[in-house]
Amino acid sequence: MPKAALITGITGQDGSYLAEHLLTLGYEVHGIVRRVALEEPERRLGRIVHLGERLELHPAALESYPSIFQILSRHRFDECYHLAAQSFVAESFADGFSTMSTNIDGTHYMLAAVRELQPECKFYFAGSSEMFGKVRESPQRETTPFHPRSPYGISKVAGFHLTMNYREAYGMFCCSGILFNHEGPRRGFEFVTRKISSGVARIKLGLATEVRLGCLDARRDWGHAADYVRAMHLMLQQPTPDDYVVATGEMHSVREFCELAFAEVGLDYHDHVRVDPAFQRPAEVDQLLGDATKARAVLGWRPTCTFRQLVAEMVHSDLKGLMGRASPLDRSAVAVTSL
Ligand code: NAP
Ligand code: F7E
Repeated sequence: MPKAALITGITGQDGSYLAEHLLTLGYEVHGIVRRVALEEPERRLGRIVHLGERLELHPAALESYPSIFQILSRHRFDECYHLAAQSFVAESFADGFSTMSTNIDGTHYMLAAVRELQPECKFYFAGSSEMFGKVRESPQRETTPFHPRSPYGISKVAGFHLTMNYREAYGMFCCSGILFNHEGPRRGFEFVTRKISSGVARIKLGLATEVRLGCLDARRDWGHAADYVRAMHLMLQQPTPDDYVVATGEMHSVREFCELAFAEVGLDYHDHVRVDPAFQRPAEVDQLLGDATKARAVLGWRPTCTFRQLVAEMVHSDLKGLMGRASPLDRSAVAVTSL
């Protein structure tokens, strides 16, 4: 019997890479998708449309316990990867209430439904380096205290503690991955790496002249999403549940990302990047750098994609997309052009 996995957030960047990874491993893969008024499957399911009928998709709302309960009462799962969230930090300042409600209550509903109906199902929670926020030590590891700087970060700290509490109180196999920023050609356009790579492609093709950004000096530990979903899966294959930092151990600034991305197509970022206070946040996370020693030692996980390779892959994918040479998967992702 193949193992069955349920992924919430399967239409997102990580959900799509994780679905591919689990299918490759022979899993039966199920996903939760939300019903929206405007049904445009090509666009809404753009990141997973190429997986077609190999996936079983179930409509449900993270805000509705009964809809989650129904799915878990009808299908049995060995593993549940809870990735769905309002994941954009800037948006969490604009609408902290809905971010909190989706990210905290949604996680609580998932945990409660799994406990009620399938307590033996292993559970993964998508924790974040944003939980470290105003960092108390560098690099950050599993024992570093949290100091979140946004409603998003606060919601992830709450989800992390809920997940730990279900593990400790009910003996469930619950793990949190504390993942540092991970990117790739399927990244949402609002995140800085994709904003830059898509901007570079548009400028190179004469479709735009500049990219407007907030803080160029913010520094992040950026890896590739395809590498990071392997760590999620490995966490649920261990004999005991635990929490792990997943990171590359290298830190680069937004400025460095710009420099490399523009240089990739023979341009100088100084000529095209403008600082716009509209993209600055009320409270910034200045730097994040992860120490993934535990994940390396216990899970045997290590990243394969370097920072330079990541930047180059994103820029060339966006160029191909705009020149109409992209696969349907990439094409669906170049529909939005400016954020
Ligand atoms: P993403 O591309 O923004 O995808 C988010 C997913 O959540 C989408 O499938 C989205 O569905 C779904 N979702 C959002 N609100 C929902 C709601 N109210 N009900 C049901 N589904 C909802 O995010 P990602 O980059 O793949 O990240 C996956 C998870 O890892 C998130 O929890 C994120 O916070 C966390 N994380 C990400 C990173 C990173 O660097 N990427 C780092 C640490 C942690 P729609 O398609 O319908 O919008
Ligand atoms: O910002 C700065 C911005 O929005 C990175 C999410 O996946 O990773 C992500 O959160 C940095 C920040 O990602 C712009 O202020 C400058 O310092 O790409 P981002 P994020 O906020 O780090 C964590 C780990 C998650 O868990 C989240 O879900 O870049 N920055 N100028 C800008 N950022 C954006 N978006 N746009 C700008 O114009």
